[in-house]
Amino acid sequence: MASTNALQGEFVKTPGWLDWYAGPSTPRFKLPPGSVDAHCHVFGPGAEFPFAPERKYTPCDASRHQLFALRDHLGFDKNVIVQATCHGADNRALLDALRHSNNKARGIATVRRSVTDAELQEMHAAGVRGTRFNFVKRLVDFTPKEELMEIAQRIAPLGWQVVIYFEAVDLPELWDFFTALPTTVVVDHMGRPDVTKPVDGPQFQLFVKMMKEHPNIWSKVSCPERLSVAGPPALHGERNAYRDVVPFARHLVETFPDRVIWGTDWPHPNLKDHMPDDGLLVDYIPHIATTPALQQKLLVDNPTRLYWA
Ligand code: 0GY
Repeated sequence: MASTNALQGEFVKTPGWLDWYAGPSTPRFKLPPGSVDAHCHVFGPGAEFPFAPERKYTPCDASRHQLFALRDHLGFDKNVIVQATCHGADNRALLDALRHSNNKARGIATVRRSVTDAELQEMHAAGVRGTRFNFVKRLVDFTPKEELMEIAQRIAPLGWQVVIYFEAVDLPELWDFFTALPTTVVVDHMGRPDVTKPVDGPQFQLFVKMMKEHPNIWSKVSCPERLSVAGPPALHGERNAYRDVVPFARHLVETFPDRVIWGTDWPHPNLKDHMPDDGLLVDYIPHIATTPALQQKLLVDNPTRLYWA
């Protein structure tokens, strides 16, 4: 696997951009057969699938070929590819990856209210099963909630889900909108808790309460490398990383064993300090799903039910 480092067609990477790690180790944890990497992205390649004018960052290239090579190296069977904000609502790179996946990838697209029914049907045929609403201010411009609700109502009849990405401090303000969504709702990265606060403290417990009261809400228990404060960073060779995030993910896995999924988040956009070894990230899984039964649900049964039913 090789990463391109300089120009991506006419695009110049954001200064300080960290490229994905091209030499991932072989995980010690053996993934159960049929495991799904349920949160990952493709970037470009920029020369073939240009990045969106409204993007907030310009990444390195991360092609479908490279993603599928990582899938095979780590021992995953399938991918769920999430449209990254650097491509805006231009889903061509995503659709190209889905169409070349041999039914081993599903997609979460970004759509605007101007999307036509024919375009939605075409995306569905390619393997799209949801749309993503992003509330992280450093990544996207604001979209009015009525516009998002209109989109949610349009995609609901297709059986699609809404994926939501937000920071934990914003949950109180977003609660009414999230809990009114008419679809299955999947939360990225546990709603980004502040892991220096206690698991049983008010911030994380508000998120738990939302899942308890709303059985249509699921969570990705992903991204310890993004949420960890104590570290240590996933030093290549360090197999005990991100312990400060474990109690949060484990709490969700044990409380909602049938509504959690996991993903690598490759190629790890916007990490500033370190780039994880994806093999080590896989070795984090048995710390949050501690029995074979929980691992089977998290990695196989739940994502298969959600995306391949
Ligand atoms: C992630 C996280 C991030 C970025 C995006 O679409 C994106 O640009 O999702 C982030 O910067 O936190 O899940 O990939």
